Amino acid sequence: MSEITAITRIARQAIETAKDITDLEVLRVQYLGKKGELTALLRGLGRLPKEDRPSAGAAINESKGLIEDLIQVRKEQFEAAALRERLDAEAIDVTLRGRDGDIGGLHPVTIVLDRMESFFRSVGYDVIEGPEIEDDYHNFEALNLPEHHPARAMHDTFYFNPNLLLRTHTSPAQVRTMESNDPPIRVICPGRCFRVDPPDPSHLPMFHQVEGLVVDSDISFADLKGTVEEFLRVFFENEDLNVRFRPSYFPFTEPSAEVDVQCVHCLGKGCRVCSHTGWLEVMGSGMVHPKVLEYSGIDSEKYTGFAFGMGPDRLAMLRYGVDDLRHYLDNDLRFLEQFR
Ligand code: 2U9
Repeated sequence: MSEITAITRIARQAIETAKDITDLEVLRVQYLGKKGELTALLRGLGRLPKEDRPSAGAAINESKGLIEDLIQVRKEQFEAAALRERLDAEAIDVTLRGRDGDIGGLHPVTIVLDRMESFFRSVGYDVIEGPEIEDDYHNFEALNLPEHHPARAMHDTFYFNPNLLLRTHTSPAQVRTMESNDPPIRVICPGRCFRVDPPDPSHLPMFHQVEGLVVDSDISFADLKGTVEEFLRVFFENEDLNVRFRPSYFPFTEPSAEVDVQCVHCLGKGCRVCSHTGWLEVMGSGMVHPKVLEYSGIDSEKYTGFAFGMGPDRLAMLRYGVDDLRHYLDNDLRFLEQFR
């Protein structure tokens, strides 16, 4: 009996001073395992006098139960401590501010398209997008671009078949508008256009255009000049901006004029951007050719109109100092986040 008491006392001390769960497992095996000290005593019961065996066995089992409980309690203490440690380490302060989600931004060309559209909407134009897949008639013939005109060449136009193509400008949208509406007509047609061009800093096979068309009973070149001049002064945010109309030629307008603005970088002194001319070409324009009106069923004796076309990709380059059109399509966040 004294041996059992001694073992129990030593075991209790060892359990109380165990430093972790591994130590406890060693102690459990040492006292309670197959070759444990208490198990050995149980096996040794046979050596005791018969009358002492029941009380000795009970004492050994009591000691086993006590040691098991001590180990279990100590184990739960370690587990509780480990849980507490983990909870402290992984604690999340739920009162902290959330991480701000990154905000997106508009693409520079989208910003320019929106500015153009809002100007023309503000002076009573409708915005018509039109289909990107067009037929030969609406993209060429109805614009006075006859069968063998160079613009119709395969090396410039993406054809699906001899009659179906990717539009090379947004003009067909204006043709369709004239076909289905009586004057007065005031529309701008923004959208994507496609030309066979290997990508380089100033050309992309897909680019944007915004074309405008006004048809009414008494439209003059002065109306064209006034409209274009006002648009450009608002777009470039400079009410003193110098605008110049330079005689030119387009098959769908007569007379035609290229439109230049005083260089937005050097204000006319001459610099690299304007190739030292002091002027930047920003759009084309002209009075709608009478044949183009007639193609779309509009009486050119009764109605006249003006039209213009500009490239928002190029205007965005001017406005934001972009030096290579391909940046627009690279989806490089370092480029795009400048416009957030
Ligand atoms: C109809 C009648 C006339 C649209 C016009 C231009 C001049 C022009 C270029 C500017 C930059 C194309 O993207 S760009 O390279 N456009 O210079 N466009 S007049 O004239 C029309 C359009 C439709 C029915």
